[in-house]
Amino acid sequence: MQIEFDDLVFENKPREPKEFAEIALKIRTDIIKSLFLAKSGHSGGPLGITDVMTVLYFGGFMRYNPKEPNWKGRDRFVLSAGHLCPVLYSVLARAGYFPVEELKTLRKYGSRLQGHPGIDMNLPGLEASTGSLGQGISIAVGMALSDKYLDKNDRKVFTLTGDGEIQEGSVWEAAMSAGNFKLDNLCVIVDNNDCQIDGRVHEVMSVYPIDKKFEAFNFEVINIDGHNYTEIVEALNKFNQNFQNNIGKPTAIIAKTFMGKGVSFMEDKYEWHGIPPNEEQAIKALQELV
Ligand SMILES: Cc1ncc(C[n+]2csc(CCOP(=O)(O)OP(=O)(O)O)c2C)c(N)n1
Repeated sequence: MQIEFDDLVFENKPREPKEFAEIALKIRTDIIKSLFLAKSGHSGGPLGITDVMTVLYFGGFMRYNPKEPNWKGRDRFVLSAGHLCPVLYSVLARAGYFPVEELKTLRKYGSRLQGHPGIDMNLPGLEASTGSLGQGISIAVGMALSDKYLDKNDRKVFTLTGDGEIQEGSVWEAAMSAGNFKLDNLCVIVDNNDCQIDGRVHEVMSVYPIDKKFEAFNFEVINIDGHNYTEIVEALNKFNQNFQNNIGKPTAIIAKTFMGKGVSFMEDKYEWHGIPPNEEQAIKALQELV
């Protein structure tokens, strides 16, 4: 199958749910195409968190400038669940950080789009190397600490972690310090698909109740349907308010999602955690994503 990418880029501005749905469709299509070409990688998680990532990057919630990736005033995003990078790469390309065509190089030798994000690849828009689970949230906490107390600026930090990832003890050390240091400039998003590499999260090692745990660490917690654009928008608005009002607490958004969302044969199946579609599956997926 011949794979082509168009070069559409999207602005970062407030939008109606219908527009988010159109962009999310494009992102999911990118994910399928790039993973098919890569012949390895993670399909389920990226498809599941696409709606949240679409609103975050294209709904006017983060300040960034693709023409000046290192602009001092930008907000930052750390993909703690680094294996979800196919969605981040697509979002960054569609925001205009680098040519969409480059998505063809996912996981190829020498590519800037490695299977787990590395800042040594100098990919514009990428803020941290991640992939070793449990680390990215600590990096985000460090950024938020320095923004709030050293630079005393008005930047925000977002980080995305998986529900399997939060089995890592280091996540809770980071959460403890975020709460202790009242990091109201930090927003932790949990991709709660109840799937991990080899089973359902509640069966492998239950992390529930996730909301009560973050509350215990002094977080303001918002539970949402991670596929409902209105709820995603409201949650990010609430975080903005928390930040503006200096509430003295970090915010956690627990997004209930379905792994593989948008592709019928992948939906809610943990078996799709770490495999790419083959040609037949990619054709079927792309037919569904129209
Ligand atoms: C420290 C560490 N241990 C193990 C892995 C391998 N690994 C990658 S993703 C994953 C499961 C993560 O589950 P979750 O966060 O729920 O992601 P999802 O399955 O929803 O994509 C594991 C065990 C890793 N990347 N880092």
